[in-house]
Amino acid sequence: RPRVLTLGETMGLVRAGETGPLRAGASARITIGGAETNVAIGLSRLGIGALWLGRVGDDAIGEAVLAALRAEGVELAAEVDGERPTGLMVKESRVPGASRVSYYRSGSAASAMSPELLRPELFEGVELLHLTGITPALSRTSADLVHEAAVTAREHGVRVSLDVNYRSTLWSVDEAREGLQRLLPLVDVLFGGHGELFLLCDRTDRHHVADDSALLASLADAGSREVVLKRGDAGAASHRDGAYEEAAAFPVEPVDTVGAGDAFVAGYLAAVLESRSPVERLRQANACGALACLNTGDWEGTPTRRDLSAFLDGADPVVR
Ligand code: ADP
Ligand code: KDG
Repeated sequence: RPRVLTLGETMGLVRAGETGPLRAGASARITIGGAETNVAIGLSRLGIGALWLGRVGDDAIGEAVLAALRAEGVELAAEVDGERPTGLMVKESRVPGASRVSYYRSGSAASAMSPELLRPELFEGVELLHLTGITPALSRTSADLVHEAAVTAREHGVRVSLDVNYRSTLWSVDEAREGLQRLLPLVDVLFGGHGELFLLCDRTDRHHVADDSALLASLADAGSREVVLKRGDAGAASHRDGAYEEAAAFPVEPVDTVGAGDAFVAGYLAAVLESRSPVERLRQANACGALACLNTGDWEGTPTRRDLSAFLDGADPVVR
């Protein structure tokens, strides 16, 4: 049985094969990506069963999404839409070291997700529901789905985690604040970058957050919520039960940092389910995030339990 339930949009991902302006005839690779399924794959690779609720179109990209998730051992509760297409993103690197992502997702099959997708059986045996701030930005009905899923989880005694994942192409900062503040009282574990967590603070609170420790404390709901700050190459910090902890990043030479946050979240949530200490949670998450930076894919570099142990043990990369 899956221990984690997640829901959201997963798209086809067309990645240009060469650096420079995208032009006709350029090579590309087709894969898939979506913040929530990136986390589900990360969990599955760490040995934690995950179930994904979503919608795809009745098309080749939709089939590729489902096949890739199946191959990664993610359980599926996916609906196929006969009318709307699966969304798509195009990732290009116009100058070395920088990626640009364009979305082709408005009116997608996933944007038509609604609370009708929810069935009580989905929560059976589940310990955690993982959500992101992307889904409520897709459409009114997707926002309702996210809210209702969180309410249902709470009713079933299932913990709720939320990664802010602010996407400026989907909604404005003010819309995001309003949409996510409505969800916040239902969230037990909150993840975000500095700007994303700051976005959630009330205008009055914002003057009081002198440093990261104060920022996390202001969102901790008097200690009942665990708040986790992702700091890129500076690692991460957390606030849990009134205590603030920090952990440095693992030094790596990043190839592409997109998806590092999702691998980080998978590593962190796995440690939460294993009831590990606050510092161990951050360390495992940082290791997963660092490993994900070593691969150009959004989820391909997220580690298996074996890769993670080898990395943390500092094993010689060459085995003979
Ligand atoms: P997001 O992908 O959500 O924007 P970050 O860029 O903060 O999030 O990355 C998430 C985590 O991945 C970081 O907290 C860190 O653990 C790891 N990470 C990201 N970039 C690097 C890097 N350059 N070197 C080492 N670890 C990194
Ligand atoms: O977190 C990585 C995601 O950005 C990516 O896989 C696609 O879900 C995605 C999004 O909406 O940006």
